[in-house]
Amino acid sequence: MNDIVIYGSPLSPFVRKVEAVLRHTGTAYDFEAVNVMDMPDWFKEISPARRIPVLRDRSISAEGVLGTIADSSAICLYLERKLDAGLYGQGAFDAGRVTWFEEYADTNIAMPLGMGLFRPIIFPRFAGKESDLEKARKTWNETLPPLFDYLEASLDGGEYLVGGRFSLADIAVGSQLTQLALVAGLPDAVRWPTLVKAIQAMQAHPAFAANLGVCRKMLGGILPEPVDLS
Ligand SMILES: N[C@@H](CCC(=O)N[C@@H](CS)C(=O)NCC(=O)O)C(=O)O
Repeated sequence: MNDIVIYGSPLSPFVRKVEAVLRHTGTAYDFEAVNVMDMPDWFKEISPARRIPVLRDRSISAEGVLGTIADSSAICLYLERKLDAGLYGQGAFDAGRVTWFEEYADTNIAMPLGMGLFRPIIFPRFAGKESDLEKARKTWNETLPPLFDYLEASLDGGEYLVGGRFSLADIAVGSQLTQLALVAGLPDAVRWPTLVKAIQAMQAHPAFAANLGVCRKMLGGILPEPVDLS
């Protein structure tokens, strides 16, 4: 039994973000699955916003609300301080930039990707129905390209978003874009070459590889291949 426990589902990009920090720092942790469609009462108690992930640090408390932290950003900050992870760049300005990209990933990217693409493709299939491809195509062709443009420009030909080094900015953005790769594949490599290279590097990174394998297995039965939205 490990001190750190993560409650959630590997398919959540916010859970993926937290797991990537733990894997990057080589921290052993326990994972307890929580079904967001039918949250048990004990989980509602430790997740006031009714969302995954929640972290427990058993060295603080093994039960109850004590020892728990909700929200992936709060969890990542806790892990940064506790594990001295070095994931917020070097210096105050880089830390601010890292936090900006984390926020951008968690809101501006997560919303259209989750509601406009992942859910319309995956959720109907859980119920044995066809994906809502009209909605997914609109997101892919109209909503996402300006976001890809911004990320391409921010990478400025390099592999990392902030300070030329791997940081939580890359983890947060990579966690969301993995959702894209799972259900619809990668953006157009001719139009967004640096972004596509960065996503591919992220998928091969040990911090992400295990999660990706688990997610592919979980989705394999209902979506053997990403759908073509072009
Ligand atoms: N700001 C939260 C967002 C977490 C979040 O939205 N998680 C989704 C799963 S990807 C969730 O729990 N959804 C439950 C629901 O919508 O009922 C974080 O960073 O942890």
